[in-house]
Amino acid sequence: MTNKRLFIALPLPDPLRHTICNIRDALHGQCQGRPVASANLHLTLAFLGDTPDKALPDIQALLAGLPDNYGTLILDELGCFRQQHGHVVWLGCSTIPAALAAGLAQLQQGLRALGLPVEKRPWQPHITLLRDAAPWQARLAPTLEWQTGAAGLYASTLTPQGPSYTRIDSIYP
Ligand code: 2AM
Repeated sequence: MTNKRLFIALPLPDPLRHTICNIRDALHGQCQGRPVASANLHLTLAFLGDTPDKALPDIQALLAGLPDNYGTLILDELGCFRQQHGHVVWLGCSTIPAALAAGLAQLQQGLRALGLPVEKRPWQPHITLLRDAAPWQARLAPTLEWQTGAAGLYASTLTPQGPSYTRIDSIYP
């Protein structure tokens, strides 16, 4: 039986992705670390980890029943998580809008019903910009508006050059 390392995430529209790349590059000058490739920028709703392929039809059905958007997100916070090797520096939202909270709750309920893992820690919506970086101290951040769309299902492949993400909900309908 084959497995895929799966996660469910909101993809960024290209104009916003370009703006966020500029922010990432400015932060890289201050915090160093490894910048996340433009194509890999996203906001994760759920990380499923290694999942058997036989679960894919149920996950696809769950995705099909999720909202087609999660409202408008205001990206207004730069923060960092401490990790084993340095820090993850991210752009996120200081408040979680109702549409996002409701969509996340629906997704988590569906994952639980399928016996799939659900994160127990409080959720901080974020887009990872840098890994293995120095801590980001200041809290000042630009305010960017994001009209979100539907969530996608992604497979992550770990390579020596870093992870590669492939959107698979259109490949395995
Ligand atoms: P991160 O960017 O904060 O590392 C694919 O790895 C996506 O799933 C990333 O957005 C990652 O968040 C998220 N993720 C959440 N929990 C994870 C875990 N335990 N291992 C790897 N990625 C995880």
